[in-house]
Amino acid sequence: MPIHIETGDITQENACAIVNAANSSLMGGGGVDGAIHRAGGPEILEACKAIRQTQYPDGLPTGEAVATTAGKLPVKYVIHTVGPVWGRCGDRCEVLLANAYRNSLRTAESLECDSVVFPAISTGVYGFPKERAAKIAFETTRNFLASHPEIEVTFIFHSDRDSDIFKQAIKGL
Ligand code: AR6
Repeated sequence: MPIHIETGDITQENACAIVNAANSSLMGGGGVDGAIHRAGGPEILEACKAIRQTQYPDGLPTGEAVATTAGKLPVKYVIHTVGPVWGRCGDRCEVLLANAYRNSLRTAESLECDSVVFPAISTGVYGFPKERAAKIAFETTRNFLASHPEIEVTFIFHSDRDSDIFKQAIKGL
């Protein structure tokens, strides 16, 4: 199965698309969102502003995804998605996180991307427990790839520790 697990910086990845763990405003932020906007330059923010003015005036809803240019990054597209905020998603946390992965993959498919790199959506500032997030990320992706074997997916973690947590969590799935 074309699923890879790596440690590194998503802004250095070479692929068709990288996914951004954004917030509904699409106006940037900290964490991986901040790193992507810094490395990609102002073109990404300009594209996000255009999306806010047209497609999503009230912001991108949790679990949805939308693509923009990648600016100066070595990929073609940045796919922005919004993961759930742990503690504010009630009994819908798992569904919303799965939606974020699935809708990002659907967006990649619509762009005819054959490679996508994901960060660990919601597991930073948004506080989603890492083991639970790992299982959802992996199962949602595996289910999607069953009918889209042409797409290669990489999960990238900022530390070896997080990458190990992911590998442990998906063992036996
Ligand atoms: N490359 C790969 N992974 C990274 C990088 C990087 N350069 N930087 C951080 N991570 P977070 P969230 C990991 O907080 O929880 C932002 O302010 C990090 O270690 O970026 O979905 C947005 O604007 C963690 O495992 O995203 C939103 O407001 C993972 O990326 C909010 O944070 C996700 O952490 C979204 O929170």
